[in-house]
Amino acid sequence: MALTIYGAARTRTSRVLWMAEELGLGYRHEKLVPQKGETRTPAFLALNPMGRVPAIDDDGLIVWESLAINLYLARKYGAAGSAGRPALGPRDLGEEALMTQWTLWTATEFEPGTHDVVVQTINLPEDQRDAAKRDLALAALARPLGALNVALGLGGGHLVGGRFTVADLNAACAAFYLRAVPEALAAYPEVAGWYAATTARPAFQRMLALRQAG
Ligand SMILES: N[C@@H](CCC(=O)N[C@@H](CS)C(=O)NCC(=O)O)C(=O)O
Repeated sequence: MALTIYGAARTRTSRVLWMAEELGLGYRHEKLVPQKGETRTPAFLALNPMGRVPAIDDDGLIVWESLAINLYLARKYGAAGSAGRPALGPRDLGEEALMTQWTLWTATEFEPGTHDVVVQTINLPEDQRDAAKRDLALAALARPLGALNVALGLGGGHLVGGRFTVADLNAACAAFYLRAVPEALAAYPEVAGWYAATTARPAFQRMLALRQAG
């Protein structure tokens, strides 16, 4: 197996690094930094014409879009019983449907709002942050956070199959954008407990160390 992960750890590449760490995969890490123009070179654009990271090359298969990459890695390397790895991927078609459902929900219903929050609390320079935009985004998150809270309550603290899977990992990546506003989860105890447990995982902590190392 030869897996290359493209993208600096402080980008959405962190999601893929977290998945690779969970699965115990060996990988080469090409730490391309968008701000240095490293994602707009002809060589990288040939891999991802969007010029964005993350992207992976897995034995010649090129995949981009962080959440799609994680679904692929979970299915390929985290199917139940594969090489003793944790079953982060689907065990059957029903689980696959639910993992896809939660991942598309993350991309379309959850992450747009949490991303607005991180932009207005961390990404923008302090003098350009807009508290009104942050509060609007937080208010709009009531619906997805409420739904997540119900689902986690019903699922015993997980989204699919009663165990930690790619569905939890992908959704938690979007929840990570709320880290500067921890009170955002206060009204959602199931989400708060799930987020605390998820981010305490050793693989998440290894990913954080990669982010800090730059
Ligand atoms: N939907 C994409 C978004 C990827 C994305 O926006 N990546 C940023 C870094 S977090 C990037 O490469 N930005 C550089 C650019 O847009 O030129 C995904 O989830 O992979």
